[in-house]
Amino acid sequence: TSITPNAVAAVSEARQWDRLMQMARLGAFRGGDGSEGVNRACLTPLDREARRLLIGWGQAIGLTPSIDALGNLFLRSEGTVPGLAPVLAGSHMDSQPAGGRFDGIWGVLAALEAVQALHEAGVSLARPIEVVAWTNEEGGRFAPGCMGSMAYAGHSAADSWDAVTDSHGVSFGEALREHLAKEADLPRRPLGGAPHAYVEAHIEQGPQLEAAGLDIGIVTGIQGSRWFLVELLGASAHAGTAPVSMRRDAVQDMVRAITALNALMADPTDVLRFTVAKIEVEPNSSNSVAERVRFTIDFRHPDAAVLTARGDAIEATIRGAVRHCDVTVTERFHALPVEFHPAVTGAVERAAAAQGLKAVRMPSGAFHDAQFMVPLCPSGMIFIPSYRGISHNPAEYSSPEQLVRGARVLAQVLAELARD
Ligand code: HGY
Ligand code: MN
Ligand code: MN
Ligand code: MN
Repeated sequence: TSITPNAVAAVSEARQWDRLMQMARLGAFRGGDGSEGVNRACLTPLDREARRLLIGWGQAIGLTPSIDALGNLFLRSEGTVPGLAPVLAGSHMDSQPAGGRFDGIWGVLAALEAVQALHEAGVSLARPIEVVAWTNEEGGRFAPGCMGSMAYAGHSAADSWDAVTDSHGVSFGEALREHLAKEADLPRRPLGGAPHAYVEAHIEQGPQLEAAGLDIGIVTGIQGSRWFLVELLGASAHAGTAPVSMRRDAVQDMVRAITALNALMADPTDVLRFTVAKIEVEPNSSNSVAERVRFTIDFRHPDAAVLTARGDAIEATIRGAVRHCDVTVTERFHALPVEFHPAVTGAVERAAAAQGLKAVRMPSGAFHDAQFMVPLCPSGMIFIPSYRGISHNPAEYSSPEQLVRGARVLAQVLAELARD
């Protein structure tokens, strides 16, 4: 059955926008410029409140909730043919500490909206569809990101991150155990699965679609990402008495290391992404020389060869630049570039064309849970425009019209992938 036009029309702009705004109140805060952002870290009471809101909306249309050992949340709509592998559609509900109202959460709500519209239009599909919300995609509270999808896909062991702590010293393992205890009323399912396909709707988080006046991004793939944690251990000293020549100053060595890394990561074509953005200094006092510094590295590139060559040179570059401190470099995340499957990119292209939307094929600069679904099943993504390409920032914005166009394309893609 090709999706009937009334199924596309049943995708409601108002209902989706209203749900997004209800979610935006969970962790709402105002950015410096007055914009309305969200700070909803994974496995917090706010995250649980948002999940309960989603579960309520899902159960109201007959979806059955379940969670796995990483807290990944699934809302299942049954198909007409028993025993067929499901089509998964979703994204993440956790946000950056200074995040926007659309990153991640829209993809989850678009999947719910699409399933609800298919139900309302009476479109019966052979395969089940499962709306999924992955645990800890952002990696803000606990690094790295994509823990839920990496564990589900078998990319990493489920207990890989138990010892990782947040800024309050709470470990991921503790936070997860507490979360699962509070969600004990929900049916538990084994970790992992063999879906028929996976589709993730997500805001572009870049300027391309808006600049070109386009409605839909047919995402072709995702670039590679590597995250490192660097720890420099020197010695604290009195800022007034300790001669500079005798210091083991961790901040000065960090500056040397970053300067050397900037040279390693130089790229006149501006394709390479190199970011140092989380820095912890101890004792963090203006008149005590820094004893210890921890800083993060986020390095990305679409070419696996460059990702390997430059990424593998990071540790030696740091060790060569540092003068006085002991150096520890730990790799925390390593996602290779992926290409999405033509069964999904084709379905996105067909749906956008059928709905008269202007679409373009484009890669994703941001990583997504979809990256880890690629080895499991045909996977792909749908982008919609982001206001001036802003994201990971409270000023992140997409309009109700842009959001509903994305959800309508998703509904048609799901109908095509789940029909047999
Ligand atoms: O960092 C990323 O690419 C994702 O948006 N969390
Ligand atoms: Mn996201
Ligand atoms: Mn994000
Ligand atoms: Mn994502």
